[in-house]
Amino acid sequence: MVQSFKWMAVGPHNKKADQMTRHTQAQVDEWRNEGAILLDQFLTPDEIKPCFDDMRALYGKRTPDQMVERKDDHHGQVGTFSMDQFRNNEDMPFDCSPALNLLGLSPTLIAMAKDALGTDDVRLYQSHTWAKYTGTADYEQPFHCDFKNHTLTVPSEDAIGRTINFMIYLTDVTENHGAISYVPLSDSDPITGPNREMFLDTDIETQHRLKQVEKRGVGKAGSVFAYGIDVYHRGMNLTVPDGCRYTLTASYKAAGNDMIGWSAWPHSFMKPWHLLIDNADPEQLACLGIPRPGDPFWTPRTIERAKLRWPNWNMDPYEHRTRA
Ligand SMILES: O=C(O)CCC(=O)C(=O)O
Ligand SMILES: [Fe+2]
Repeated sequence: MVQSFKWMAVGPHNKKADQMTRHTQAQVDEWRNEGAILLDQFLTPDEIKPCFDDMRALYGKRTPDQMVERKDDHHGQVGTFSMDQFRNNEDMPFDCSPALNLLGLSPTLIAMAKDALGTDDVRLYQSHTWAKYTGTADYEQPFHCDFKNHTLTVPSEDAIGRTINFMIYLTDVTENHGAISYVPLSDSDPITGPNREMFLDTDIETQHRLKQVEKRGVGKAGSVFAYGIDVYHRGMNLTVPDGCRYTLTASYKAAGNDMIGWSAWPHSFMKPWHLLIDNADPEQLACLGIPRPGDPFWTPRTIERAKLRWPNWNMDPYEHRTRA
């Protein structure tokens, strides 16, 4: 059985994942201590190319259908939120090849999520694509922390209660392509204090002080910006002519952490889930809440019924370890 959330602790865990490990302990430490880290070209061009093609097929190198004026003066604020920033933003699964659907479940990301959260059992709780284009929205946002829509409480002080949120770059992201702006915790805490309120919209002075020390998550395609729901950041404008920024977000939490949520995957049952079910391995599927081979959930009956539901799912690993 899966361990219960409250009994799990940071410590040695499943070393089988090591073969998929691309991150270093220093990177995990920086993520833990500073709230964010840019993992330069973490995913390979071979891994990214089919996903870029998927994004192109889904969203196109679209000529902006709705140009908006980019505001350089946000009434004294450093940026504003608006609904049009969130166009071309869609939750998994995606109606394209399996590649883009599986990218957020890359074993290398799962391995880093396990190390970062200090557990061998993690869940993907949010994954969405986002295509931004120069001129289609004023993307410049004020500094904020993302915990507003990931939990009804506040960020945990324990590693296991945290989230690791990966923003995967499918195009080269320079400052002029709207690279995310962020402030490492050691720079923001002296300004905001450790309570780190979610929104600072009304506190224009603090916004401006954070702006003085902001960094940009610049990276080539394949780079991954790993952050958390407790670090100040903001979306930025694309300024390069005809620019386009494709990203995929993949957010992980420890299994059993009921404080964190976003997507209830079965709710979107009309979407092409078979792309994941038929192509993901048991560890990737476990990140979606599907019990691993050997779990008592799997009986001859549940396997038979699952095969009726997903005829192209290779259930051999589950069948081999089923109780009679
Ligand atoms: O897309 C980005 O660079 C950041 C957007 C963001 O922080 C948000 O919408 O909460
Ligand atoms: Fe955000």
